Amino acid sequence: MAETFTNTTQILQPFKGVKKVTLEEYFTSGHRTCQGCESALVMKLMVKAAGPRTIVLGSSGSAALGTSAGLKALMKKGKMKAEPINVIAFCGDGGGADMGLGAISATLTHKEYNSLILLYDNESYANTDIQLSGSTPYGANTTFSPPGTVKRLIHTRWKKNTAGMLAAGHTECRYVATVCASYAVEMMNKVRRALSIGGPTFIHSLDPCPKGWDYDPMLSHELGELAVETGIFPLYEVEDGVVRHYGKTKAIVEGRPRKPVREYLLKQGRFAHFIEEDLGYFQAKVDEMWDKWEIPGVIPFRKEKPGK
Ligand SMILES: Cc1ncc(C[n+]2csc(CCOP(=O)(O)OP(=O)(O)O)c2C)c(N)n1
Ligand code: SF4
Ligand SMILES: [Mg+2]
Repeated sequence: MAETFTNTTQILQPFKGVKKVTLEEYFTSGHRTCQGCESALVMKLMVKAAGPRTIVLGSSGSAALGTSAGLKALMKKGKMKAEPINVIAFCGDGGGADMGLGAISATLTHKEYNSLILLYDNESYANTDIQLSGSTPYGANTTFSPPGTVKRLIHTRWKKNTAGMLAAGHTECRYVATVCASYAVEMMNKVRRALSIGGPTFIHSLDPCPKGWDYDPMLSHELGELAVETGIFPLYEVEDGVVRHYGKTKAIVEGRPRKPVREYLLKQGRFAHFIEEDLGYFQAKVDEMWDKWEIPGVIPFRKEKPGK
């Protein structure tokens, strides 16, 4: 009987275009996020993509794994109707890519439990007043890294490559992807794929945040697009070890020029203190991701040249 429950998932076919997206909304009015908050949009699209019979947890790996294991045990014992229920843990960059990274890593090794961890990355600990996280971009102004006259840049660490790291390090995790809500249908279809494929899965979403990034809320959608078009945030998925680039990222891989990073950075108050030298450094680091990485925008290793 146990076999009945082994990695049975809901099979969620991709939405074939925006007109085919279901009309039901599960994220209803009354939330208290800022105007233009992309993380609220990500939550709305995520639950729409998942549909009914879904549990969403506001935490990371341990909650996903525990819930999935609990459901499986209850169904096996006949204490719950046996049916595939989507389990999604929704966590921030502070909670997921910093504090809860170990628990996410553990979850991604438990292939017998189905869950999706969706990390919404607004590039700061926003709830506790825009504090610097390991996902905050180089040089950004946060409450922990205010630019000064003596020292212009307080934060000089490069952002973690979270999705690439998790994909490379968890060989039995069948699906890791990056998304941005500016590309909503693609985003929902990646959520649907992650939930359908079975086992633990991971999606990293880049979410423009008007308050923390300091820009007019009307620019949220455009900033998401620019993050992709400049090559700063590549859109891809890794399914069973095969990397597939998406949309404008795919075009970049195929030779389309990237937009200069300054077009993205200078629209945000958190980079208002940048001088040409800082923009040049940022551009060079992004160029490196595309020109030198073993898999552009995904995996940074380089093979040693023969004879060295
Ligand atoms: C272990 C732990 N340390 C500190 C906190 C306090 N805390 C609550 S929300 C938060 C910010 C989390 O940032 P992130 O996960 O990026 O989510 P965001 O606030 O940006 O939505 C912090 C530090 C906590 N809840 N747990
Ligand atoms: S601070 Fe940023 S992430 Fe938080 S609600 Fe406001 S816009 Fe959204
Ligand atoms: Mg955050």
